[in-house]
Amino acid sequence: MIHCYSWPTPNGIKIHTMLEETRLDYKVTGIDITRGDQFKPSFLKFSPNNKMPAIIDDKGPGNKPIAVFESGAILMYLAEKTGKFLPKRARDRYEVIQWLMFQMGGVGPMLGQANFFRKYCPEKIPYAIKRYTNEASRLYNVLDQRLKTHEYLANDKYSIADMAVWPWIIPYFQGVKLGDYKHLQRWYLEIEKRPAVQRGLLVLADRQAPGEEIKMDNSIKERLYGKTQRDAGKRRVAS
Ligand SMILES: N[C@@H](CCC(=O)N[C@@H](CS)C(=O)NCC(=O)O)C(=O)O
Repeated sequence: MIHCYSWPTPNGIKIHTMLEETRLDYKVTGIDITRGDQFKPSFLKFSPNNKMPAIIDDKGPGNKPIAVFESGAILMYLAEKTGKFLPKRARDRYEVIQWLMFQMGGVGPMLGQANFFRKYCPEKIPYAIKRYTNEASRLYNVLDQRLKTHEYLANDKYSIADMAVWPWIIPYFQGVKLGDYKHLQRWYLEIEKRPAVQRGLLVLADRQAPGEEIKMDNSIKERLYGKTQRDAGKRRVAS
């Protein structure tokens, strides 16, 4: 059994999709980041960066439990466990890994900032809005160019790289129009039809719908962006 600690944000949806694609036996525990579940000592024990998603697999390597945090690492772990969506041949494998890292280091953090400065930042800072909207547009173009000549991001086969990028293209508040990137839009709509993607989108959706605006009050802002967040790094649990 895989225990998945998550919330239906793009980083959570990646893992819900993979769990559905691989048909692994799993159980989800909601980590409501607006309520502060990510700071609970029981969660920090295996997710020390106070972020979801994280998993615990009862049957990890050597048939012993293993905990994994960071969505890219979780996708690689589940791909290796099941032998699916990450090829074995080194050349093909690194093709997937490079696009996965591009998501982890670029698409996620930059679109996250675009969403923040455009929607959630209590001050309107024009330079930050411009900077991250430009970056969102640049990244959409990189993806669009790639998908002009390739069916999927790596090896022309659906892989964990596509699973990682796809939920970030769900229209949130990135400030770009998907219709302006026709190859990316073709890829997005095609993946959206996958039954496992549809099932993945339903995970915890009764608590927050994918793409929905988080209704921020001051206490949520404080937890996510204020002192609680700043000091969370100090709140570690002795191992
Ligand atoms: N690099 C991490 C990022 C995870 C992340 O940023 N999670 C956010 C929600 S999408 C979170 O848990 N935020 C809670 C907080 O910042 O306190 C991953 O890909 O797993």
